[in-house]
Amino acid sequence: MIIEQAEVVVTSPDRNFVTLRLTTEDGLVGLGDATLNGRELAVVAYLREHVVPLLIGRDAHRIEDTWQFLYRSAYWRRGPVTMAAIAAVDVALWDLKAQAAGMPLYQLLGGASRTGLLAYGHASGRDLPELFDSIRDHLDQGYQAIRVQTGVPGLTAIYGIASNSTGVRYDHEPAQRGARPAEEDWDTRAYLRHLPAVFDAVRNEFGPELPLLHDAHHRLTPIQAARLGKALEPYDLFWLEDATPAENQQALRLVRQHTTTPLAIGEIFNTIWDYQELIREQLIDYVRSAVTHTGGITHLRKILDFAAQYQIKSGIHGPTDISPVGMAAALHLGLAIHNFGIQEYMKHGTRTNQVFHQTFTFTDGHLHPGDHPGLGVTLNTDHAGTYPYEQAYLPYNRLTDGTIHDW
Ligand code: GCO
Ligand code: MG
Repeated sequence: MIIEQAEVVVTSPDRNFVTLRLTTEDGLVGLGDATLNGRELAVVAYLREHVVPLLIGRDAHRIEDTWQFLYRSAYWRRGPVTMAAIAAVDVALWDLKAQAAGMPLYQLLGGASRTGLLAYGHASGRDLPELFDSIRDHLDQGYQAIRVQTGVPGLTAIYGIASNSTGVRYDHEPAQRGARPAEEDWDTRAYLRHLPAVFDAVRNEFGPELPLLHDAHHRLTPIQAARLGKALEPYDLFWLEDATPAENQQALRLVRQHTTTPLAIGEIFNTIWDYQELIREQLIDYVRSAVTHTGGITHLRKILDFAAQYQIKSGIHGPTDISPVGMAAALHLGLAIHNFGIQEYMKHGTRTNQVFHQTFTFTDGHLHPGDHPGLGVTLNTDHAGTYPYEQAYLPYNRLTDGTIHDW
């Protein structure tokens, strides 16, 4: 199974996506997602200039060897650009191997460990009525677990809610097209005062059963995160995500000492080394890495197997900036591992679904990757070509005194 062709396809149907497309001598086509939100073209250059020439003529069956070759021969290890590029190659090779075997990828990974993957959607609202509407809408769509993000009085534009510069709501996409990133505002004290009351109202309205999640998006100091975790304990969260910025693994020790609210982290991590202390010291409950940003199935599987020894589960990243190819990879992996926790699932837009034909299903709040050989995703290159790259950035944050803050 020799790789004859490797193309990097950039397309922007509802947002920018970067896809690696490998073709073998016997005509199989494998896909890998290399989308790094707001920095897409850096990965495109990394792949086109440095990786694609190394792939031509290689045996597509040698997945582990290719992974180690790309990781170690670059000398410069880790980092989101490198690891997204390696992930794209890795996922495309798994797609090819499974197609060659005539099996859905999850079969090669050990077979199904469950019948479907519990998924959570993103409900949000600037105020309670808007938030309740959004939760009801998600329940109507079949979701059985819901992430709750809320506006904070006094703040005009914050993560997960929606007001961008034109005041239009977004549920699906924080990255905005244009030549400059949008500015959002932040006040941690106002947020900490407001959030517990919102969860109190949500529990009163929707009852004790519904799994609820929340993303603090890296904004808190360890002691603030500890306080928030404690304040949210009565509302029985499924998890509190990214309570502190991810670089300092020690920060989670302090948070953990103070609260029993389950902690999830890792969407911006890219290797097992970022998790070493967190997993070994059982400072977290869920691994948030994306297949796309963590070196692919080969590497994320190693992280999740390590996590399994400590009863830590998966919560694979699945916002809209993970392409349908990256989502499919997450679904096959999630179906196969024993320590699956939950899968994030925001729906892609219609244009994206026309570019990427997918075979997964979403029934009664549960995802299944389908039983087509490989990943089960095909790329319509004609359609893709009609949506050229458009510059887009993620927003950034300023505090009320003008200081730049974590977004
Ligand atoms: C999540 C994430 C996303 C990120 C986005 C950045 O939990 O889904 O926090 O909303 O902000 O993926 O590219
Ligand atoms: Mg997040």
